[in-house]
Amino acid sequence: MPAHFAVFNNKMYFQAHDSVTFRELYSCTSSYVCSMAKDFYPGDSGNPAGLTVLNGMLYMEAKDAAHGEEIRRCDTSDACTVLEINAGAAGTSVDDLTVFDNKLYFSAIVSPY
Ligand SMILES: [Ca+2]
Ligand SMILES: [Ca+2]
Repeated sequence: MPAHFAVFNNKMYFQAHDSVTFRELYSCTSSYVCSMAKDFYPGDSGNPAGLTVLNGMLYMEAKDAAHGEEIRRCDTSDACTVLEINAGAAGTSVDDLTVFDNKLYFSAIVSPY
């Protein structure tokens, strides 16, 4: 079931699932042309969630094998970078992405904890 919607770059972004790429990031234009925006985790679910727009960039939490669950920042061409808090394959359990006073706030758990 599609979830975690956000409007960014005049498109609707959301998480959706298929049997090949699993849960990943998709986008639809206003004319209802939809496609995968990013396969964060090849062979597994990237689980992009908490989609939040700040200063022309789309932020979210997502997972891959090399970085674990971390903050991702994607530009309007769907090029994404990892803002890694917990180095290596361990993640940070990022949650609650919120914009306040032109900054991005979120909760994170850095293991071992
Ligand atoms: Ca995937
Ligand atoms: Ca990491």
